[in-house]
Amino acid sequence: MGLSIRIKTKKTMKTLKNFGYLLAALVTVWAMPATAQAPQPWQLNLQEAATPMAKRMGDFHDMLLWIIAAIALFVLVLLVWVVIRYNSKVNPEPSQFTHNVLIEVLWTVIPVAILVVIAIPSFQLLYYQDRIEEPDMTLKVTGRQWYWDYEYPDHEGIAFSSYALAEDEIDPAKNQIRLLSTDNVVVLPVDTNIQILMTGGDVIHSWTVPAFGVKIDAIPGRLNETWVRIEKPGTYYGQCSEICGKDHAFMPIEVRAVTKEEFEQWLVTAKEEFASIDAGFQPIRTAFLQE
Ligand SMILES: [Cu+2]
Repeated sequence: MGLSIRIKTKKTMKTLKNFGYLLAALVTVWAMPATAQAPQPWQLNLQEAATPMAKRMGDFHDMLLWIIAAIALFVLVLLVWVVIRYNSKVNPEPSQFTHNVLIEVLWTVIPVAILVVIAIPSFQLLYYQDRIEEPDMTLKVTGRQWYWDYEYPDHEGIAFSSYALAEDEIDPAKNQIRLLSTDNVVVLPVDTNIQILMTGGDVIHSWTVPAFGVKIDAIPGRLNETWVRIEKPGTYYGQCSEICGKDHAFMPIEVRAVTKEEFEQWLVTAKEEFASIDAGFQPIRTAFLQE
């Protein structure tokens, strides 16, 4: 009897221990530092915000979700009420009235009030993301068929092109991701107000990094502007979001946010590695522009 209890206890302990290991493993996975912000399989919701802009967008999104849910629920309740209370069996003789001033005023005024409640934070956010008064540095981005050109005008005009890595160049050991990793990574410092200037070299592209809350069109002949302030180091991925031709799906964006010290170190090597605008760098011309 005592032996069987002991065995049972042992078994229970073992199960508990295994469960503990499983729990610990799961917690480790969940608690993993967000070193890379990329889409995940079966992902729900937005990518984790890495800039104040993306945070505000997330909050606005949440607010809208509550409003939408309340409206949908209200309409559902009305529908169910009508179906139950006013079907032909329960209510064989329907009333014949066609106007009701009170209800008509209400169904006009309440939706307008809801739209005003949405419009105020929406416009605030729009102006917040528009531009930064005194940027610490500038990154210029040019969308091309089918890659991105990057320029650092404040840092001796470092300039380079960034192409998607081909499938056979992807090295999982370096955490490279198919269709998201690039040959030349955009390196930016954290805790810095970075102005981003955006244009298109051939057709319209769109520079989009979800974790930054940035999606801005790169339009030929036009200079668009936005800004980011990245709050923690890591790798952030994005893609062109404006259908721009046959290789639209193959011009990803890879941004590595590093500390200010690491950024200074990177500048030293980058100045040697990449051609400089000041030294007469000419971006590669596209077939469209050569014609
Ligand atoms: Cu594009």
